[in-house]
Amino acid sequence: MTNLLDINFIDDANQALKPQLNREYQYLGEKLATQNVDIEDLVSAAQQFEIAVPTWGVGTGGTRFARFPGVAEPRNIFEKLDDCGVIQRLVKCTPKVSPHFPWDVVDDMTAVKQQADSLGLGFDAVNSNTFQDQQGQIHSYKYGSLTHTQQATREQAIQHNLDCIAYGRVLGSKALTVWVGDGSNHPGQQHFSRALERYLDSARVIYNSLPDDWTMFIEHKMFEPAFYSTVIQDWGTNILCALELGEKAKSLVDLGHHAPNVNIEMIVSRLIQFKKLAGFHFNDSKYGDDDLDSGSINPYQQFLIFNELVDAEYRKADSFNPAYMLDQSHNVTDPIESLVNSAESVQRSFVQAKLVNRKALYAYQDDNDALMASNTLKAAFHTDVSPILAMARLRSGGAINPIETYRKANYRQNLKEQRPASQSSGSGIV
Ligand code: PSV
Ligand code: MN
Ligand code: MN
Repeated sequence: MTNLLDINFIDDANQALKPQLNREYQYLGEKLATQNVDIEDLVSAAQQFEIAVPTWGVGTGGTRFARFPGVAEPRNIFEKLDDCGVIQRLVKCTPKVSPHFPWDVVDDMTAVKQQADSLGLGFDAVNSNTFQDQQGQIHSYKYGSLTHTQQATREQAIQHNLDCIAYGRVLGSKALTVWVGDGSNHPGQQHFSRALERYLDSARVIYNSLPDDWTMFIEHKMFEPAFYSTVIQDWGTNILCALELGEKAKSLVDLGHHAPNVNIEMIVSRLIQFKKLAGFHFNDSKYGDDDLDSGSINPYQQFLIFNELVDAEYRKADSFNPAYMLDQSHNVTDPIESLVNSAESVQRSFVQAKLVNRKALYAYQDDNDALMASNTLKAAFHTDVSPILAMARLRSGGAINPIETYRKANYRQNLKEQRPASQSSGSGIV
């Protein structure tokens, strides 16, 4: 492991930036005080905020056309953890990692746990993968996995999920995220309700195998890889399944998994109301499941989602404990930089939502004052909370300017020999 980006390196980089940060922090603090907001409360809220990094996000994802590998990409779970450790050292709000199996399986999973421990990292939800055939697999998922018409294929997919729970137990995870791409490409190909029945039968076996303190996160997605129908296609089917399964099953919202213009913040509100919000896969999108950097296209939507989340916190909503995770793919950026930016962007939305004057908002809602209600949200969204985020990082031992500090460290260049370039996995045909 490289010794760059250790606490001393970060501390040195911070020294030059401190005077400017202090000035900006002082100015913002005074401004917020006039609104009866204590900036110190917001810094401690930001310091407590956590979002998990996906192991699959630290490599260059590419598209179905091509993948252009970057310098010193991680080649296995150990190197991926190293990169996640770098992100955490910089931003100090990503202490957990969300692994994906079988991509991250090794013979000795305790070695993975030990490596994470040594980096000060923990684990959030483990993800199963029955959307791809794996080497040596007996039954193909070409026509589905947990919903396949053949029992043997369903059993294989169930077993994989049980294996994921076993890996997660070694790692100290407390949740299993299940996303299946099962569906159909032609009208008539699949009997809708029979397919969902098969899903529920399979999911029940997995659910019943969960350790007592675990939660099953069900992830919906409207389309892709199935382009006519998908079995768990939206939050409606998702929550119905979660209700069927029981208390330990909840619905996970991936921001890119809805039709364009769907009111995602309202879906979040509904899931909170019925105690079924598992958590999030944060990313942004322009067209579909684009997996773009969080907040890079529609930061207002991300803020409005956090407005619902902070509102639930404010109201002390029952059984409200969502898991925040990123789920992105990086084609042209350094994944570490994109994940740093995204973690900060999500944390920014959280802090901005904390700034919403809820009492005033409720009063405007009761008075049907649409304009002032909207302006109340906008006032919070338009506040530049950057000094709060930087101060939270500084106080937690992170970098005032994470991207600049990371670039100064030359992390990739220093690992070039140790991590030779991997082969392009894309077809290269466009
Ligand atoms: C599917 O599009 C998804 O969002 C699921 O969360 C998968 O686990 C992940 O992407 C990685 O392929
Ligand atoms: Mn996802
Ligand atoms: Mn997705």
